[in-house]
Amino acid sequence: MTLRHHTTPARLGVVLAAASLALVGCSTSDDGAAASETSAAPAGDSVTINDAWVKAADSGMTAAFGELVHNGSADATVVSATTEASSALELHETVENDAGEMVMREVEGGFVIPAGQELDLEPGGNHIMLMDLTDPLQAGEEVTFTLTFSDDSTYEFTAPVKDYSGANENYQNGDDNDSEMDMGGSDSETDMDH
Ligand SMILES: [Cu+2]
Repeated sequence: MTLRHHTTPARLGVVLAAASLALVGCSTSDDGAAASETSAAPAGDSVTINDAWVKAADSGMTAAFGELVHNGSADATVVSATTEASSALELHETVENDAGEMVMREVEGGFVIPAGQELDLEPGGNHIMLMDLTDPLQAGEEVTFTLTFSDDSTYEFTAPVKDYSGANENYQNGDDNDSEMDMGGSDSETDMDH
């Protein structure tokens, strides 16, 4: 009997060399003239994060930030993130609503990092939202995240927890209880009262 167990080691994105071989082996394309150059590297092998950090919080929501750096030759798209520190995560952007308030919301289609460029995750902008902390996060602790890209590759990183008074954006889709935090950033054009 034949078991066609077509696993793809490349999905793990662990060993670069093995991944390249697997990609070639699994290719269904016939014009494999320059296979080694036409197969783009998995996004998870081309993206790293600089200066990652997480805002300390006792419970509820908090966010993770940093600079995503993409060295690959094709756009990379982060479609989801996971961590043991929160039962749910969302990829958020911050936009101005009709009332002129800065609100954060889930970004449609994920975070796109153009080839060879960076994407800042920062208070008042894009960020990884931890929707429901499983335990308090205190400064000095570390949180491990796994990003998943649109090609199913992944990238894991660890970020320190830091005390920070900003990054309290309103949450557009939040329940009543969670949507009343004030915006601590400096981007608002209205008066800053603290
Ligand atoms: Cu958010």
